[in-house]
Amino acid sequence: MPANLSPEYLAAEKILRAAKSNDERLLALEEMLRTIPKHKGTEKMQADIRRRISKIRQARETKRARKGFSHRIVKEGAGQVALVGAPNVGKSQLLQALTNAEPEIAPYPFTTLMPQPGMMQFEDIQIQLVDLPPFSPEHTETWLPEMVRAADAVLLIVDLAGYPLQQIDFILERLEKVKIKLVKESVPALPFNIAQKRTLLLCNKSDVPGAPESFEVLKELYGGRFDLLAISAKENTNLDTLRRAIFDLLHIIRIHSKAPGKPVDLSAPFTLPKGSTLIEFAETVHKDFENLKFARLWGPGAKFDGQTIHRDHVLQDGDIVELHL
Ligand SMILES: Nc1nc2c(ncn2[C@@H]2O[C@H](COP(=O)(O)OP(=O)(O)O)[C@@H](O)[C@H]2O)c(=O)[nH]1
Ligand SMILES: [Mg+2]
Repeated sequence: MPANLSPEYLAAEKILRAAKSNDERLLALEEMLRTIPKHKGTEKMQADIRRRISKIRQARETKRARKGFSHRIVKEGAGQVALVGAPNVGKSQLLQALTNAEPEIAPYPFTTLMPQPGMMQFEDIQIQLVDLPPFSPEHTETWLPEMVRAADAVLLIVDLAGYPLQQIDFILERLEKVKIKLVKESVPALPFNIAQKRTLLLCNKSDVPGAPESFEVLKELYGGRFDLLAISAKENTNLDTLRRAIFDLLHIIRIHSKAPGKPVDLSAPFTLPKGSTLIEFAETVHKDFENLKFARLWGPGAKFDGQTIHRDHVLQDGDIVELHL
């Protein structure tokens, strides 16, 4: 056993030993590979970890192919946001209000049986929303938490006419059982095997009598844990604020690429995680740009038009970048 294995590595190894499913094993092995010191003395261990990872991945693929069916929705656009909530809170109504999709909407529970995606336009990009069956103590689809895990962010939707407190606690508990934590902001200190999902607590049906009072109570109780927004999906109240909030939830920036000597194409920006640097953007545009020399910058992040920036420059939403090889 080579010395100087980090505490992170040892923690992951411990989780691996206790793991009960292949998903847990895979996460632990990936973390071990990430945190193992990379030198000659650990080469055999690294190879062994890689072998075990690929074995589990293969087993998964075979299983999936045999099942021939998955609820997973293929991601499209700048990010995928899951609509999570109890029955009848207005998830499907919201999908209809914000996207091109035409889901079934009805005043009784369990209308939505299958995940249904729709694309929401936000300024110059599209974001995918996925309407889901409900979380309910009576019946919750076994695959529902996995849909949340696969999403980039979550709208936790409650009904200002109903009993939101029980609904919220039921959903949070149900997800935490399978190591999914809904959060306002991701915390680096949580163990790596907990999936953190940035979440907005969305309070629907602001048009019903008593809604403002319900909203105040929710703010009092959950305001520390989540950002809250009151809307009416039926009467289209506050939906523009919501579109912006959904974009903010994804923690992405939009960057326009400009070819030297040509006007910029403002229609279709690239999207990258917040905090991305020039070189990360360049590699997204084309792998040749690995050898990037410098770039010129316009837009909100530029000190002046055409400012020269280098590889580690952190980009801002709306920046226009001209790459030079
Ligand atoms: N008053 C009011 N009713 C709504 C609103 N949004 C949805 N509803 C109603 O609530 C019921 C359930 O809506 P639906 O979208 O099917 O809920 P889901 O089960 O969460 O998908 C339907 O009768 C909708 O018309 C809203 O903003 N205000
Ligand atoms: Mg529905």
